Amino acid sequence: SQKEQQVEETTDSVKTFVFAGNPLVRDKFTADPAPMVHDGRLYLYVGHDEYYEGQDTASGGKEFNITEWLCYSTDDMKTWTDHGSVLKPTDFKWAVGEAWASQVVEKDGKFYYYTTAQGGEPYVGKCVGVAVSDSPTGPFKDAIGKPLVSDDMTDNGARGWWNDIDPTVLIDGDDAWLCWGNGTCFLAKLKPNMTEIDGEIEVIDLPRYVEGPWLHKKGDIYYLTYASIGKGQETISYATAPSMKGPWTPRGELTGPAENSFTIHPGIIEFNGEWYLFYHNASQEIDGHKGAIGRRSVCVDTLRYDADGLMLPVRQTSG
Ligand code: FUB
Repeated sequence: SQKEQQVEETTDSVKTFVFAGNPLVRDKFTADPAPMVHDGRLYLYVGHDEYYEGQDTASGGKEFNITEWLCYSTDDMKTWTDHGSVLKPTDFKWAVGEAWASQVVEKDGKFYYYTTAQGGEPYVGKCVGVAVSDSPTGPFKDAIGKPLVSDDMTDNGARGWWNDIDPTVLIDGDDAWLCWGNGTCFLAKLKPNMTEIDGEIEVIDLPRYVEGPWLHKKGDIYYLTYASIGKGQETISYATAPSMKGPWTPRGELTGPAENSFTIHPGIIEFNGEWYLFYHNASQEIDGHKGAIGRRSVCVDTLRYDADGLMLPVRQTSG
């Protein structure tokens, strides 16, 4: 089985495994990959897709049942350390659950975990929260005791269910930019403290935008990569700009749809001189449980650029 191809070892409570081709993680369903490089090591944060026996999706008719975020790390893209659960939505006292997509960034020796959680009263919709730690593997603590972004800021309190999800952060010199959103792609500057929005929230108009934005920069080019709607399933598309103020030029699709999962979610990073696209699909069966919309598996493939800096289409590989 796929699981047997992956050598697992546990020594002194440190669990490691060797990458055996996609999917990367073979013992749990994982989704919404968010890579970060710090001190020569790549850290990968993911949501843990849990499920209930006998259901293709999650409990109570919900598509997802994600109650924690997990962290993995590597220094060579081959041997990975499993750091286990590093944050739960219930670590935010304003949140009631649903650990949707995230990104972690480092600034001045602190690690900021921007993420999505379901708000409890008075925050009825999904919210963007921020937790902070002195270490990339936690423990992470709620940084501000309230959502960083909630529905009253983006939907006039109309309680849009999913407006405020999937944060991505780009630190660019002295500036830090936060981008997020389902259905609408929002962009705002962060104050130097990384925990407050600075100024107006803007909307970026992108073709077929659905969710899952990911910001990165290479040379002088800014890239905004996102889940777009293709032929009834999400694909990954992107746009480029000469500055974070735009204008954003659509550059088409980076990938086709992900096998079996409906959603796909980009996480792009340079590490040891190579560029990588992390994403998820639902190709994997674990212990007799087939992949499904809420039983996804994180994958990684190399990413290449042409001479003009445009990203070349990525072929999704399997192990
Ligand atoms: O994992 C829950 C949601 O599915 C994420 O927030 C979206 O990006 C999609 O991957």
